[in-house]
Amino acid sequence: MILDKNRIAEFNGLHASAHKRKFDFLASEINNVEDVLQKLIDFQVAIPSWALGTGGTRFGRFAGAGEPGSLEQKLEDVGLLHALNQSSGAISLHIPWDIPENYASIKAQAAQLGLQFDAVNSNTFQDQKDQELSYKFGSLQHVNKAVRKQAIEHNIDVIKHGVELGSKSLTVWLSDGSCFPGQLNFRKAFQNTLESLQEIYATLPEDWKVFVEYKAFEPNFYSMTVGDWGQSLLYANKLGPKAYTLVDLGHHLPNANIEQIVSLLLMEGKLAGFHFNDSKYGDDDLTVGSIKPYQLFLIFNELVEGMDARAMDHATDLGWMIDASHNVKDPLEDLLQSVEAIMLAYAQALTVDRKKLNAAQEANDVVAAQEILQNTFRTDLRPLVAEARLRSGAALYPLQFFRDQQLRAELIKERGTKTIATGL
Ligand SMILES: [Mn+2]
Repeated sequence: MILDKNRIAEFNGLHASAHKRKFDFLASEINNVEDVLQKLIDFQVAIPSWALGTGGTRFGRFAGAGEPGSLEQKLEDVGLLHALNQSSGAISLHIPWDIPENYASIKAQAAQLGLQFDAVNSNTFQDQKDQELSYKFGSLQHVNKAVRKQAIEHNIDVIKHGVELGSKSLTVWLSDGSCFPGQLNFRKAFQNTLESLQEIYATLPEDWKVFVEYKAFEPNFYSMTVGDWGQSLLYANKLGPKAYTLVDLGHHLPNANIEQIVSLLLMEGKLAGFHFNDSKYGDDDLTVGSIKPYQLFLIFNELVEGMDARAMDHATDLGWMIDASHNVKDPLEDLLQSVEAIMLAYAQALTVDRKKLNAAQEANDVVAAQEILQNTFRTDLRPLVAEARLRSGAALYPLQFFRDQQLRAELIKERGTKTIATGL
């Protein structure tokens, strides 16, 4: 479905005067409002191809209707999200689920929808049909060199697909690890993984990056071979300047201080990939900002502070992506909510009074420091985010538009009720 721009203009017209009243009041309270608006307009969050269908758990999956059944339809869905919010201008593909049959036509479709190709993702956490050797006991860490070689070649293959599409980075997330004490020699597993990553790294094009994503637990429940940011940073440092750590919000043990992790990785120049989601217990894949919006703000606060300290471009120097799965929601509605939460937390971080915060820190004024952050967090910046959308031609209220205009019903009419999207 290609959305007619007139529908958005008409919808915005209905809400324009009420919006203007709220925005004008807010704008009078913010010093650098034009600068903040431009940063919000520039900021883009990639949508992963596997988040467009209804996810499941190991207990079951309750499929939705009108889900994308092909790579072309996945691009259409991200194009639709982008038309609604103008903040979702990239798609992240997963190989082998999304191997294009024709690169030129997929690239042309993406260009027409205003989409870029974000990081490409390899998959050695499950066995594919016709695969010679199994990843049951790991891939890049495997005790058998032939299994490692197969996994290395898969990753090199993923880079080749990415090059064809104009992607510039590879994300490696490994499920490698062990489920029971004694199963693995930790040091050998690390060294095998490092050597395998080195072979993949050697084939990276000059202008590419590789992101090493860590995860504390699951599917392995005793040890993970890339289990935390320390291990990821070890690999990234040993690999070289094109290797970076990727932080996925759901991949930490409960109550981890993610904002501190982000700050230190930025200080070391080794943070380049970021996956948004939210969780109550672990890797729950919940909607961004649905459980811990204050933590999301604190993380963004460190991201903005750390990027500014290194004069980084907020929009392009890090790879921003949503990584979530939806069991009970319409995936597109969930993604609209997620992008909204991200933009809001980013807007909040941009409006923190850093001079005052620095002064409070230097004076050990703990109360003032807390007040500065909480005052910002408690200021309703939704009209600011809406204004950025209005100026970029998006819908003032994307989720309301999606519902009012019954876009899912249109998709079901086009695609039917029985399509099933590949993904998690
Ligand atoms: Mn992730």
